[in-house]
Amino acid sequence: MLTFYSDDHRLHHAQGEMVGGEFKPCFEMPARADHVLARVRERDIGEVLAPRDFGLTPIARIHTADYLDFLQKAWAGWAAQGNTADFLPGVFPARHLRAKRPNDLYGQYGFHSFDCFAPITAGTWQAVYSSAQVALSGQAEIAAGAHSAFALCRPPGHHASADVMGGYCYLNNVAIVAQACLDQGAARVAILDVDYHHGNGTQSIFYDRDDVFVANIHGSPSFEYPHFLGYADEAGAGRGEGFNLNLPLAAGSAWDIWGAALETACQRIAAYGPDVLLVSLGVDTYQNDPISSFKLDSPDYLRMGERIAALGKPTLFVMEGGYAVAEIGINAVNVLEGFQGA
Ligand code: SP5
Ligand code: ZN
Repeated sequence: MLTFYSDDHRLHHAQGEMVGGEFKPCFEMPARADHVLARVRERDIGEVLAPRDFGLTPIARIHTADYLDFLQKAWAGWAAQGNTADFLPGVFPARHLRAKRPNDLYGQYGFHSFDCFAPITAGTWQAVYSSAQVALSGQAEIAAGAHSAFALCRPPGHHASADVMGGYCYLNNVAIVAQACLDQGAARVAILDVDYHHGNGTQSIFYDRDDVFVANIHGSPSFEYPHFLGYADEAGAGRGEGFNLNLPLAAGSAWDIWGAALETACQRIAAYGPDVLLVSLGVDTYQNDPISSFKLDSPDYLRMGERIAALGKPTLFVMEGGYAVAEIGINAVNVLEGFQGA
């Protein structure tokens, strides 16, 4: 299958994040994409292509104008105030406050964030814009008739909602692609999110809709990030009722538990009968991931790809998380090879 990739991801390389009360190097670093790309080439799974530019229109189908305006202008405004270090938010419209968008940049950052894990740097907008174009280029390949493609996106996207960033995510690449599929004539799209963390942004974007079925397998929010969404009783609302599936799992889950959840998710996706399948491909379920608790081993990712292939749908893999940098390439490409070999 073809891989889409842009070097622009390197433009986003933030200085650090809070870990155990200390500012430590970001887990979400450029080397992640480098390792995945190297493995794609080493295993020769197909050509690697630069993305086409589809502009802002497909991005604006998912994200609000205010949010996109903030993302594009934030760094320039921050730098104009004399700052040179990363821009981070610190005050959020949590319960008992008023979610009214303020005029100043710092207030707007808090308004458009749910945590302090999405720093803005000089190159962040160009990197996230290109990451979305990588995803859209993969979508175009599927729309043109390919059975599968790999969008090697970085930064990731699944924690970003229509107007709120967080969890290393700014633009929701998989949601942008889902909407593009629908806009080009698909009737039903399924999103299977296998990242260790619940894809709160993707869930929220499609929660009241029946044209996108969203299935998530993840560490339960009762103990894991993002802490405030992802429980099993979140099944969708209104027209969307029954079109969201959460399969939260216990800490320490290995392939026996995880594979059973995948089986459940795949059966629901098959029953939905989508025209296209989008996989939010995070490999932070790996046993040596530094911020996660699941116990998947590298060969398990081959099984994952095989089961996804058995759905028999045109499938776009969209890269999300995975922080065991040395093994991220092996694990991500194992999913693709399992899919291709099935
Ligand atoms: C796309 C994606 O995978 N985003 C994940 C964002 C998680 N960031 C929050 C990190 C909280 C880290 N807790 C550290 C535990 C270290 N043992
Ligand atoms: Zn994750």
